[in-house]
Amino acid sequence: MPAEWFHRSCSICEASCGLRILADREKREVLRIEGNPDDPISQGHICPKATALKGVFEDPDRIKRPIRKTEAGEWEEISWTEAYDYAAERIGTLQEKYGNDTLGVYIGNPSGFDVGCLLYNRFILESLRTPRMFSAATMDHFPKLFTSRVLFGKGSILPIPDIDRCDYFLCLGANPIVSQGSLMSAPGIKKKLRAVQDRGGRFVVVDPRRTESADVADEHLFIRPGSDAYFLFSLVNVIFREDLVSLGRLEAFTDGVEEIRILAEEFSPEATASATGIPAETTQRIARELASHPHACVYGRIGTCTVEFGTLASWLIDVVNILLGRYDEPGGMMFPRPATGQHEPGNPMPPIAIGPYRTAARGLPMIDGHLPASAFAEELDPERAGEKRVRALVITCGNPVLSMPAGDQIEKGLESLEFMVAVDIYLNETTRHADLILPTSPQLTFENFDFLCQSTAVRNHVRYGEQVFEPEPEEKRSWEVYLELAARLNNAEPEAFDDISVMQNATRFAGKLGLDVNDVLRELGDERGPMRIVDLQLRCGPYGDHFGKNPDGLNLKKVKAARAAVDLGPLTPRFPDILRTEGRRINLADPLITNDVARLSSRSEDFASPTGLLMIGRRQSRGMNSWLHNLPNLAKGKTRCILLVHPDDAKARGLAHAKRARISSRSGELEVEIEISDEMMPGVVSLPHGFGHAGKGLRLDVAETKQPGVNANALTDAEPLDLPSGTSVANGIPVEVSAL
Ligand SMILES: Nc1nc2c(c(=O)[nH]1)N[C@H]1C(S)=C(S)[C@@H](COP(=O)(O)OP(=O)(O)OC[C@H]3O[C@@H](n4cnc5c(=O)[nH]c(N)nc54)[C@H](O)[C@@H]3O)O[C@H]1N2
Ligand SMILES: Nc1nc2c(c(=O)[nH]1)N[C@H]1C(S)=C(S)[C@@H](COP(=O)(O)OP(=O)(O)OC[C@H]3O[C@@H](n4cnc5c(=O)[nH]c(N)nc54)[C@H](O)[C@@H]3O)O[C@H]1N2
Ligand code: SF4
Ligand SMILES: [Mo]
Repeated sequence: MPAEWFHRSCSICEASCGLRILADREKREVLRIEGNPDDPISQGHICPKATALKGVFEDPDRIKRPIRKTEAGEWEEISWTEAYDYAAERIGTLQEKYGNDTLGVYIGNPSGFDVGCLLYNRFILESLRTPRMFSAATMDHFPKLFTSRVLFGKGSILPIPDIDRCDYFLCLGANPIVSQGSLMSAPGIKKKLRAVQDRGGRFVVVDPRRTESADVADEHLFIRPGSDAYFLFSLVNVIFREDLVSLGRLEAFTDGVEEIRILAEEFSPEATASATGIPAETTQRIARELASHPHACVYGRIGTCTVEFGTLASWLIDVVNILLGRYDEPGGMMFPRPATGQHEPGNPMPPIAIGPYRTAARGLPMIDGHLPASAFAEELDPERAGEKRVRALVITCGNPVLSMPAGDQIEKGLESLEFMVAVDIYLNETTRHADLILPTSPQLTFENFDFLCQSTAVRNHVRYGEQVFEPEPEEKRSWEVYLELAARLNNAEPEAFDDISVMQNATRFAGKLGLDVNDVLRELGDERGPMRIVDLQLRCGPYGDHFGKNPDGLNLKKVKAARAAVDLGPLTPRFPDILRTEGRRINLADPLITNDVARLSSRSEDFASPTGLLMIGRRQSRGMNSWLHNLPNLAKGKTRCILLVHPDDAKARGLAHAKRARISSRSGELEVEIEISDEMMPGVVSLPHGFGHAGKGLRLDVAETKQPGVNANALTDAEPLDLPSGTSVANGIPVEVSAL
């Protein structure tokens, strides 16, 4: 059979670019990966990381069959049956001995990019019967989820910049030129940012580093790490002081504006300048510029989330947008409409749950089902968590040793576990400590549907991903692994779970349309896996064919036939209909958030006079967190895990360019290569995370030799938290650097 073209998106980052892939199925060979020029959403955009789909598929280090650690510490291949039995037996025995919550669970980032994972990991989560759930969320976007939950009733109702129509884009703590956009799925973001400028708009970046995004911006402001909440409060202060408040349509259902005015009084630009390092006149000018551009929007990501005041900063971004009437309006922050029906009007959600479960070591509450990533290390530690420590762990798609604070301590904790199973494709810094690894088949071997992207896209769309190759005979797709494992844990048949899931979905979605559930189930057929559920949700969703009631509407068959994204148009206003709060009202000044303002006030002096240097992170175009460094194509070139230091700071410490130095924090110490660079704000240094591919037991040949680097998370501190949401602090870590 000749080579054929297949169409699916690149599921590496949130941009989710539409690709076309030339492959020879017989030879199991990928011949070419290109951006799909016919894709209406990504229009041919692609970045170097897309080659990872081929790279991971071919990687000789990738694990393909279940492996179990022997008594001697060697790995042996075992059958799937043995593997599931082993996992279920060990988990069951340990839970019986120590209680259900002896088991910890960690879910990592790639799970969001595989629809099988997304729709089926609930089965193992439910079957594991433990509240002790950790994930990458509290090291990432949790303050945004938390704020949306408080303001709009539902965490996944996320404000997304309407980048195609805005005329002023104030971007804090994000580097979209490199990250390709986050909570803003906008493939080809560079072009979109240029387009803002071409139509006479402005692009302003606020970042302690003059980033790749700052380089294309009209203006860049250095800001002291962690201090965005002060800057944003000052914008609010000016907006009130200069009478620029104009809520527009939202005024009818928004409360708390007067409370915000009072809270902002103490944060005048003059009062916050020393904490932020941004002159008062600049802050004042930015507030005026925002108000004078009819389609301005304010956006923030990692640098405004994983900081000590992440919730306040994320909330203040919403507050500024709302006060200026830029919310839910074209050109401002808007709300996508997923075709699978996740954001349709519904009843009010119950109030946010703080606790009742608390961590063993520090008593930190679970917040809406999430435990702080920062508590992960200590929950494994016999000295800190005592008898109640985590003794068994299930990890899926995650590498917490390199991703979570106090990585070195996590590694020690993993060594002391009585059992650990990882659902992963590599033997890496985390999984080397497992007793059992259950691999899932790689991207090109399963059908996909860009599920999450529907809630973060700057333009409504759906995209189906064709399977390119069959998995190898011994390989299993993620959803199969989850179903089988869940079934073993419950002494049940995997098919039963699948059927229950389809039935629950049919009752929920078809029931709303008044359709007969049995008719719907019959039409869906009996093919196992996530696509039946996707089809069901699509057909019952806002653009769906409603099983014949709306014949021109969408179903999976039509989405598949498109062989590219199906464009569902620009974002449209959705408030107040989709609000899930009582009375569909927004309380801008909810105490769950505003109670933290006193802490902000009290810390102002500390920000104004930091001791030593402050460390921030840095993402790079040829990496994805910790897991693409093993691909020759992406690992080549010069060493990338380098510490950037401002010339004045280097001089004061006698640090030399390209020489090694010692960097230390309260948590740990590392040796790194120095790059002296005026792209840093004085007093701030930058080290990328996701490196540290060293030590015994890895099977990452390329990463270990080409880009080993060091683990930035050995330096991050697990103690400080963004208190309202429990999010970790990954930026603004006090460090010292000295010459070796
Ligand atoms: N200091 C610092 N730390 C950070 C950040 C930071 O900015 N600074 N960023 C944080 C953020 S935003 C995130 S999202 C987290 C990420 O944290 P994690 O999700 O824990 O880390 P990743 O490096 O994305 O690890 C992905 C894991 O999934 C595995 N994997 C990849 N593809 C597949 C697959 O198809 N199937 C299976 N089963 N496994 C797969 C990889 O082998 C790897 O073990 O890191 C956080 N950590
Ligand atoms: N190439 C590549 N792309 C990726 C990833 C990757 O690892 N590599 N990771 C993906 C993931 S998991 C995520 S979550 C997204 C993240 O997407 P982004 O948030 O856009 O990416 P970052 O590069 O982490 O950008 C954070 C910026 O915040 C700045 N910063 C640090 N501290 C502060 C502060 O206190 N205030 C302000 N204003 N700025 C600060 C940093 O200098 C940095 O430029 O990227 C995704 N895309
Ligand atoms: S921008 Fe993201 S989705 Fe697009 S090709 Fe690159 S890694 Fe893949
Ligand atoms: Mo992330």
